Amino acid sequence: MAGLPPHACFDIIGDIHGYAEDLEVLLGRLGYRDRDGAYRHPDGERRVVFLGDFIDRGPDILRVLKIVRDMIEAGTAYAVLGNHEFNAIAYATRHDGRYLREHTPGHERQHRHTLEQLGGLAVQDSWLDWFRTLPPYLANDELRVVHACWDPWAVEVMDEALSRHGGMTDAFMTEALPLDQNSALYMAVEWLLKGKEIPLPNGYAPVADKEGIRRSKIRVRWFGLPPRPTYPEMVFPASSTTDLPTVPVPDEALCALRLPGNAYPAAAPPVFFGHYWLTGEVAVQTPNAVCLDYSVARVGKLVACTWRRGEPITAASFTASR
Ligand SMILES: [Mn+2]
Repeated sequence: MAGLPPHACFDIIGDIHGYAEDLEVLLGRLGYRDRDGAYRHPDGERRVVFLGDFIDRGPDILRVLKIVRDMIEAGTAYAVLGNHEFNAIAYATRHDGRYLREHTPGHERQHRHTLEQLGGLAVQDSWLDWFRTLPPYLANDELRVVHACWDPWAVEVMDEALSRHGGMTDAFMTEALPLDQNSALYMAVEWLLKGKEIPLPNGYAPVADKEGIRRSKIRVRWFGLPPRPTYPEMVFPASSTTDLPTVPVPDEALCALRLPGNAYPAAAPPVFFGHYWLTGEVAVQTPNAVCLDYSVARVGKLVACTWRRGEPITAASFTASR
């Protein structure tokens, strides 16, 4: 288990995507001040946990990375890896004459801002090495943190692979991204960093995502699921694909995701995650599942949740940058 030290108070911050100004406003509102080379809180027990997805899309990627890294090195923050950082490593990793993340026009478009702002491939290398040091999840007895989805099987597969490879090495990356996309580690990375998806029901045309790419799968909840969920009960966020039929999701689709068996238990410690481009009012998904990605890169806001030992998460726990 990737251990999170047991501090009495954590400020958990969602996906930043290069929006350094929002990050600085939010840290300020939470009471952190930039001194001696890093943001620190006057309450010495208070720490930030970042949910990953620091890069791509926004105007100040390098500044975001520096703020986050300086805080981690000063011991005032922790961070987990996001799918965008994982993709950046894969984009630069070659195996058997191919890049593990192909250099297609779509992928190039996604990475262009990051490559430009980090000064091209050569300078990017040191940042990629740093990305490899970020854990895919963090947990202690009181809370859990992951970029997209908590699944106990995926956590176990991830732990085993990281310990066998000695970290996120090229060999780890190759096992995680086989050509046929058929490895336990591939699935574990998908779930932890990108979440769980099911195919659209028969007869439904592919739906365009926020980048205009037509997708034949929909992102689904992995928390607060009824025993026989219907499509509208499962799609997440609920607003992302409307007009789904009110029929149960087929067993095969659920089984493939280890759901609802591995759905997040109501009695487990609170889990914090990002990734899902939520919009609207900030709220918890269930009393112990809290998504903190409110689409700062798409006219949304950067959001933090302040967790304090022994206190429930309420509306007053949230702070936003805008
Ligand atoms: Mn993400």
